[in-house]
Amino acid sequence: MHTTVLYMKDSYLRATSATIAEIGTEGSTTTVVLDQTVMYAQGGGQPSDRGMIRGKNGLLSVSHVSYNGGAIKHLGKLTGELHVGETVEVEVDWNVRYRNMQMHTAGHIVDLAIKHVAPEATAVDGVHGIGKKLHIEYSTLIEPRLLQTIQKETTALIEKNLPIHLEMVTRQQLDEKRIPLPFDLPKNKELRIMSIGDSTPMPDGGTQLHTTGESWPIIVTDIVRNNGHTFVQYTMQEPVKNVLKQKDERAMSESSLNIDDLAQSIEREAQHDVKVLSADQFQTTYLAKKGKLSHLMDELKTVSLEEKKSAGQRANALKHTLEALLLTYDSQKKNSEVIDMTIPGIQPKVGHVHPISQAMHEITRIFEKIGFIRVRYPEVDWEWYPFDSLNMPKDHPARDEWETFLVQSDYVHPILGKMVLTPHTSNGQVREMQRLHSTPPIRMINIARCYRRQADVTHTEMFHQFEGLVVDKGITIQHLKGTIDHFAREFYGPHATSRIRPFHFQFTEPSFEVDFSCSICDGTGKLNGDKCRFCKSGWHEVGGAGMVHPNVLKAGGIDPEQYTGFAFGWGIERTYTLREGLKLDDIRLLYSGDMRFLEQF
Ligand code: FA5
Repeated sequence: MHTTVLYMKDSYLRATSATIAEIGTEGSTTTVVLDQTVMYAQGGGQPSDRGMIRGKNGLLSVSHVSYNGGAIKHLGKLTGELHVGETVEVEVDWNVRYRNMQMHTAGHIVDLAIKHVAPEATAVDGVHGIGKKLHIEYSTLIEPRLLQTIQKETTALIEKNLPIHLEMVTRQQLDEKRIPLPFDLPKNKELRIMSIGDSTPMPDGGTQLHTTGESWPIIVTDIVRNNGHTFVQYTMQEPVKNVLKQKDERAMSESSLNIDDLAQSIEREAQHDVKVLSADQFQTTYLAKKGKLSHLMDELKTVSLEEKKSAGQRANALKHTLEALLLTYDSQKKNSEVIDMTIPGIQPKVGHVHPISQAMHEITRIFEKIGFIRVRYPEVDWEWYPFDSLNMPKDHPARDEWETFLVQSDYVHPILGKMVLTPHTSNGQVREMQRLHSTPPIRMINIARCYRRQADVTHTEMFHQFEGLVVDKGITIQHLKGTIDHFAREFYGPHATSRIRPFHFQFTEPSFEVDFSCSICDGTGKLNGDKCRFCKSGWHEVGGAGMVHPNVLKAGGIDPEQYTGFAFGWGIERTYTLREGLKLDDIRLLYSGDMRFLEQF
C-alpha cells in the first residue's frame, strides 16, 4: 500500500477527502492508512502533524503520523466506528502544522545563510521541532566566530522575503540538473526539490513556507563543534507586533474543526470511563492540565469569532458534565464514610498582587499609552549584552561599578563571553534592536529583574528596573525630557517635579541622572528640623538616562548617521517607594516576606 502525500505539492492544503485502505490497532491506539493524506508523517527532523479523520459514524483524533515505507499510518483515539473502503474527511491541525513548517523552513534559511558565509559547509542532518533544540548538523567545521555574520545573513534572507520553490523531479532529472545529494535517497521514486530564491535546489520532503518572510525572526544561538561535526543551533522569536495579528487571524481562520463533535465524543468516552477508571485516573484523563477538557479548550482558540460563543458554551457544558461525573465518586465514598460536621472550617487566605508587581503593571500601562511596547529580556544573559554591546570594553573600569554576579561555568562563548546575572535592564537595548532587525522606529519598555552585590537601606541584591529605549530619525533630548515629565505626572501626580543632572554612562552621550522630588520631606531635604534621613537632599535619584551612544546603535546594526535615540533605566523599588503616601525608609522590607508589611498594600 502506498499513500499519496498531498503536502508534497501543496504544504498549505489543510483538508481532503480520502478512502480508508487499512484499519488496525496498536494497544489502545487505532491506526488508519488512507489512499491519500494532507498530514505530514514524522521525518527529516520535522514532527508529525496532528488532526482529525472524520467518517460517517466515527472520528479518529490523530495524535501521530508515521511513514512505514510509504503506507502512511495515522495513529490516534477512535470514537465510534470507521471502516475500510469508507470515504472520510481528513483535516490537519493547522496551528501545529504552520508552526512546524516555520521551524522547518527556518532550518533551510539558516542553512542558506551558512552557505553564503562558509560555502564549503555540508549539511547532513537537522532537527526542526523534534526535541527542544533546533539545529542543523554539518559534516564540516564552521568557525564559531562566524555566528554574528550568519545571524546577519539569516535576517537579511527573511527581510528579502524570497520565494520558496518546490518541484517534483525524477532521479534522472536530479542527476541532469547536477543537484548534489548529501545523503542516499530512493532511486525508483519521484523526489521533491526545494530552493530559496535563486539558490541551488536541494532534495527535501518536508512542508515549506511560501516565502522566507513568513518566518519569525530567527536567532542563531550557538555554533557547537563535536567530533569533526558542527551543530548550528537556532531559535525563533515571535515578533510582538505579530502576536495580536496572529491571534486575530487564528480566530478568523475557518477551521472546520467541530467543537460539538469533539465534546460529544469526550462525553461519550467519559460516560464509559467513569465505570472503569479510579477517581484519580478519571481526574487525570479528563480534568487535569493535559486532560481532554484542556485539549478541547485549546481547540477553542481556533474557532472563528462567530462560532466562539456557542463553542464556549458547549465546552462549559462538557466541563460541568465531567465535574458531575467526578462527584459521583465522592458520593459513592460518602455513603461509606462518617463525616464530622462539627469540625470548624478552614478560612482560606486571600492574597493580592505584590506591590512591585502592581508598580510594574502601572508603569507598563503608562508607557503603553504613549506607544511603547513592553518586552522582556533574559535576566541570565551573556555579558556581551549588558557590557560589550553597550560600549564597555572587557577591561573598562566602569564594569566594576555594577558588581555583577557571574554564573559559574567552564563554557565561555567565543563572542558573547561569560554568563552573568544581568546587573541592569540595559542588556535589552541591543537585543531589542536585533529583534526588530535593526529597523527603527523603536519604542521599547523592558521591565526585568536585575542583580548586584549590594544590600543596604536603599539597595537589594535582587531588584527591578524598567528601561526605555526610543530610536528613530530626529530624536532629541527634548523627547527624553518630555517622556520623563509625562511619567512623573502620570505616576506621582500632576504636581510631581523632575530634574536631570549631567552624569556619565558609557552607553549614552550626553548622559544624565534623573531625580524626582522626595515625598517624605516634600522636596525640602529637612524633617523636623533635621536632615531627611530618607533623601538627605530633597531629591531622589531614580536612575540614569541619556542619548544612545553611536557605538551602541552600531552594535545593534543601526546607522548612527541616520538615527538617534534616547534611553533611560530606573529602579522600580526606588521609583515606587517615592510615591506619595508610601513613606518606606528601608526597601529591603519589600522582599522580607513579612505579611504584616505586605498586607498594607
Ligand atoms: C543603570 O543601571 C543604567 N543602566 C541606567 C541607564 C539606562 C542609563 C539607560 C542610561 C541609559 P544605575 O546603576 O544608576 O544605572 O542604576 C539605575 C537605578 O537602578 C538606580 O538609580 C536605582 O534606582 C536602581 N538600582 C541600582 N542598583 C540597585 C539596587 N542594588 N537595589 C535597588 N535599586 C537599585
